[in-house]
Amino acid sequence: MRLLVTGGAGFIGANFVHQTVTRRPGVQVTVLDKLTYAGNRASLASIADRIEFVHGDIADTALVDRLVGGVDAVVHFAAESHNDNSLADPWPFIQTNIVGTYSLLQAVRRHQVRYHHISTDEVYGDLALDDPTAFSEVTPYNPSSPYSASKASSDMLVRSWVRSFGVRATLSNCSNNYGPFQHVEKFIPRQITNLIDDVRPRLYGAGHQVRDWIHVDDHNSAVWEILDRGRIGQTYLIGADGERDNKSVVQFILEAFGRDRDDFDHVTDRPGHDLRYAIDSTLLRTELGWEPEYRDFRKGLDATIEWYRDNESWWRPQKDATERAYVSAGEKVL
Ligand code: NAD
Ligand code: TDX
Repeated sequence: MRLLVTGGAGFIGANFVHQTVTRRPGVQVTVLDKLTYAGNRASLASIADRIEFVHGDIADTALVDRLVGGVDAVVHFAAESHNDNSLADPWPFIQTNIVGTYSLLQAVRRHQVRYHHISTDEVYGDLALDDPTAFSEVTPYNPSSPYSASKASSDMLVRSWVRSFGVRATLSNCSNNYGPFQHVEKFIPRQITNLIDDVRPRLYGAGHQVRDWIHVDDHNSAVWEILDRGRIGQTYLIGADGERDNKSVVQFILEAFGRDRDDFDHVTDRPGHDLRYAIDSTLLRTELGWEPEYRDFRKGLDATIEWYRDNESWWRPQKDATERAYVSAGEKVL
């Protein structure tokens, strides 16, 4: 099988490529990645001789057409992925997440290539803290930020290309991922690398927001199940029953560093901050038999902390610029 992986130098895409090379050595992987601030070739360095890497933009229709014409399937991870950035400047989100997805859809349509679309639970908006239900495949879309609205738009394009043009596509909407190779702008790596630098973790607002954490390897094993046996046109929600509020996550990280549980700062809250995400992954589990391997969040978090301690050369070049960007966006200790 020849597989094109877009965004393979980013967090989830790079972990997907590692998992594929290890577990499915017969798959020929080509990565297409623009290497934005979030892409890092170092994430693929240890397997560079086992894959093909193409530096380019998913919105480059000629390049995409040529690459898609040479593969059996496309898995589309490439995106602008950070909510805070989408509030500062929405345009790259419109261009990459919507126009870029359109460019891929036209190519898979032309070449009749199987396509899997990676999306997020954020397209469903948020839940009250005491809501007994969770997001499922039939929850109405209700995105809050320019990021989640751009992802919702791209999902709608995929659904319409299936219905109107017969494109053989599946979709998955996953909850918050954690694990190695995640950019230091994101919540968990930011706090871990702050603590390595002896800087206090930074919690937006009161920190009552809840995220449904899943290890990135579990997300990617689910993607492979869907590629293998998913029904064309179907959306599958991916989640591993990992709901935690942000304050508890910061406190777990502080404990792992042997620090006092209250040794963190409350900072300016995110405008429009989604309160709670929660995933019901019954369809994926019952129809495709998928189960997560990482069931103990604290163990997964400890391993992630160890990875950031062991791989300082990977994240250090991004750290100062990332923190400066938060300051220029107006983040202040409350
Ligand atoms: P990331 O920001 O770490 O990586 C994105 C990658 O896409 C980078 O390598 C970047 O260089 C590349 N890219 C950006 N624009 C491009 C373009 N125009 N052409 C080619 N490459 C481009 O993101 P991530 O966290 O790995 O997210 C991957 C996908 O998973 C996204 O579609 C995101 O919406 C989705 N998702 C993420 C999470 C999460 O918790 N991180 C959860 C659910 C879904
Ligand atoms: O310093 C911080 N302090 C803080 O309290 C940062 C960076 C974040 N937060 C909060 C905001 C969120 O409630 O932590 C939570 C997680 O924040 P992010 O890591 O920015 O993730 P989130 O906004 O939930 O979105 C993530 O999950 C869904 C990914 O970035 C998206 O790409 C994915 O679609």
